[in-house]
Amino acid sequence: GQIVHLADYRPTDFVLERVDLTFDLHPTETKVEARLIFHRSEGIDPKAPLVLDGDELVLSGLLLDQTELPAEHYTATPDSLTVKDLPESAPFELTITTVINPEANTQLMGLYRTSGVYCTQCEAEGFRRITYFPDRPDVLAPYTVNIIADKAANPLLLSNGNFLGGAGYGEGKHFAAWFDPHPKPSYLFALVAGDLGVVEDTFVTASGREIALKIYVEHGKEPRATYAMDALKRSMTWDEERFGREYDLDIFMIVAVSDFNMGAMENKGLNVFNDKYVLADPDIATDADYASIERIIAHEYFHNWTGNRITCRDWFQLCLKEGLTVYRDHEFSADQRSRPVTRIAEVRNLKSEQFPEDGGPLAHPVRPTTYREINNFYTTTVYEKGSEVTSMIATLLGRDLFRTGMDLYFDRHDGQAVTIEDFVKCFEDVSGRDLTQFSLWYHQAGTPLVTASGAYDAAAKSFTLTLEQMQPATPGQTSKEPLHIPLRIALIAEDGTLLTPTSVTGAELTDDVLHLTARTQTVVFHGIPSRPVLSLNRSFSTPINLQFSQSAKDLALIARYETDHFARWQALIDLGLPNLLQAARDAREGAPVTCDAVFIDALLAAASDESLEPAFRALALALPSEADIGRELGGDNDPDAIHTGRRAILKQIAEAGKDIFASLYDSMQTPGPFSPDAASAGRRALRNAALTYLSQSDDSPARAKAAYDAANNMTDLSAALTILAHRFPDTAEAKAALKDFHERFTENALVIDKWLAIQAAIPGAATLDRIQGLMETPLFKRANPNRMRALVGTFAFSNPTGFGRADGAGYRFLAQEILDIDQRNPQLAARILTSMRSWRSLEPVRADHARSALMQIERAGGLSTDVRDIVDRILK
Ligand code: HT7
Ligand code: ZN
Repeated sequence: GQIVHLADYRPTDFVLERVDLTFDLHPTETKVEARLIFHRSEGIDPKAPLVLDGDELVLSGLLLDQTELPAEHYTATPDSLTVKDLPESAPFELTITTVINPEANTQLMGLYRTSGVYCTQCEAEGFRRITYFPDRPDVLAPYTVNIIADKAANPLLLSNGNFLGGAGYGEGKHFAAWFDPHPKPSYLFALVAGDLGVVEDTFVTASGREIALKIYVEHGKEPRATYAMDALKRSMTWDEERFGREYDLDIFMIVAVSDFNMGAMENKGLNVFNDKYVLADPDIATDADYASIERIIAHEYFHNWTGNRITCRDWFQLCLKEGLTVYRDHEFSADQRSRPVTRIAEVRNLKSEQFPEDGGPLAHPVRPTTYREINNFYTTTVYEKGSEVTSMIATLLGRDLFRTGMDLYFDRHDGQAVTIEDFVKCFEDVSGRDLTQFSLWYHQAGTPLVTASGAYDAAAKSFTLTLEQMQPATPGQTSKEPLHIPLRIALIAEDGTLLTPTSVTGAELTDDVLHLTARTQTVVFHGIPSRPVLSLNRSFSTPINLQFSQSAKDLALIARYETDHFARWQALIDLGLPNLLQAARDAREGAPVTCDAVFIDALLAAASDESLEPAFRALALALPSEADIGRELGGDNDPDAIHTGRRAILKQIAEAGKDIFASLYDSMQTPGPFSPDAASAGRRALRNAALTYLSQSDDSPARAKAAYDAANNMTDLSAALTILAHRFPDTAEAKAALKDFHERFTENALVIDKWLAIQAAIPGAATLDRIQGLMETPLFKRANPNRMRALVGTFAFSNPTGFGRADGAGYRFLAQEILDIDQRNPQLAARILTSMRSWRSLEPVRADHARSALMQIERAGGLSTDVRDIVDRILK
């Protein structure tokens, strides 16, 4: 694992004109013949050798222009092939033969087998595990792919592009040929072969072309793919209407597989999905699952333009496709569902995942400048903060100019591999705005802290707002420049109406966007007739931490009157948070926990406000998590005290709101057949939030058990099971429900994952034993990433009291597991290990245990680059 530097980027010495691949599939000995046509780039040393990437490869044949190449002309190692004495100017053809073993590929990168199906994953550097190749995103070529395989076992032979034809091949074999005319980098290559069921549909594009749509799933599961198909068609329509983007092949295919390292992959014309993000019906999928499926189907589809047609010059530019595509899938979800509700969910996720990353040892810029292992840079910073940065460009330009800028980007760079600078330039060109300072968002890591204070001058009828921005130091970046921060604001009068200033000095204000550009800025709003209540960072227009002390009364006013519903939700959180923080401190001291009545009143008012969407009300009731509270406390954290304090607050809210919750539980039923639409999902969410509060004041599990027994969909069933297992873990009712759930869904691994995850998140020190027990059950398959994430991942990421038990056993357990997983699947091991990233904010005894566990990993022999990179950075 050498460190790679952005500054070392150089274009390739050779241009790849065409790729022609032939796979003779076999479970343990697949023969791959790659015919590659190259010519030298202009101005290149005519003697320069061609160096191709490999990873664990064995060369079994090499031809130059159809003639065997003598050994003195090349050097082959498992990770590279160097060919000398190549033609100086004329194009030449290399034919490279490798033999690979898909069955033995437990990393799930390159060509592997999952439930008897051949499948590939090439992003970021998996193609080099198939054949020697210039495996970098700026090498684009059209591909022809021929697949030969046993016909009975593999009736289906798929690859990118359009189907050319197929035929028998003798000896029970058959073959199929595919051609993808759109030049693409190797990371977008895909091949799938096996025996799968299919759901078919068609889509007619805006220009009238008919596209065949196919979703392949395990036989018998076809009915569970209809929601994904519907989401796909809606995504196709949306991208045409919102961004003018049409699909560009005759066929679009999705294949669902059960062993997969991430959520899904946008291979050209042949997306491969973790089956978790395809399969749904009311009996097995929760509303959250439906929403994720819709979003991820859209995300991968949107990559066809943002990622595939225009791709990244190098992996440092990953946010070029990921940040932008997440922005696009967020916009899609906002248009398909409720904009404020989706925004609140996004910001909750950003704050609980990205902010801790940005504030800890793994912090890195959205566009990093070095990496040791690129797989470790598929982070929430690149994805979610990358999306926020894109969204800020849209805020700066306004919706229409942003669209004009996107149109220019598509026009100017179609078919190219480009950089963030190329992307930003398009928006500068259409707007005439200088985005130099704004671009620092891509280059400076860390969540900015903005401190605000306001003063009203009744005589002058002016309101003065002083703002100061601070960029925290992050690994490798100590001194930073001020950013261009687009801060949406509102001034609200005591009666809830909006106050519009007659003029503003000290900062540019366009509509409700205040532009902060200096380290400190004093902004004066003139013509303000009465003391305004300030609503700052409406819609979370900029990803910052905000320090602004507002009275509970002012926050309650925002919670009641803001027209921006995100800001209403934020005000409720801001009202609640001090109570949760104080509760944790009090619990640590053994002091009684109290909760401010203004907060409880505002929360209950929102919960029972029928003018608000149920989904919004449910989100308001979901208080900040224990991890969120830990982050806000900032250090010396005791997870048990945080848990106890939070529970005490929940209980007080539950007692105060007993009648409201009981009536919500009754009134929020969703009569009629199940529908996964956002409004019905919102009602279920509010009903289950009410049930959760009711259970806080219940002494017995009777109500939760009744809810479990009555549930007729997975959302309600898993919500009731969670309450039973988390709130009443030692009761016969909880045990019986866990047993029942297990028996009902033994055959369905994705549902068993929920059963595992619910148990992994049971608070308290006893959960570790339970987890170790569950790992011994036959349902738990160590090699399957979904099982591992459900049990070990949930424990480490989402169970602060169980994982962080005071004796350190949770951390030691994780260290052992990481070392074990790393032997098979380094990517998965490294990702789960990031759960340790905030260990320094623990109280000293736990922090010591965590450090010892990390050092145990660090000292182990034979670590993958993936795990070594993470453990070194976390310990640094
Ligand atoms: N572009 C993809 C990211 C990805 C990935 C997916 C599956 C397995 C390994 C992977 N490495 C990188 C998914 C996406 O962002 O759309
Ligand atoms: Zn993506």
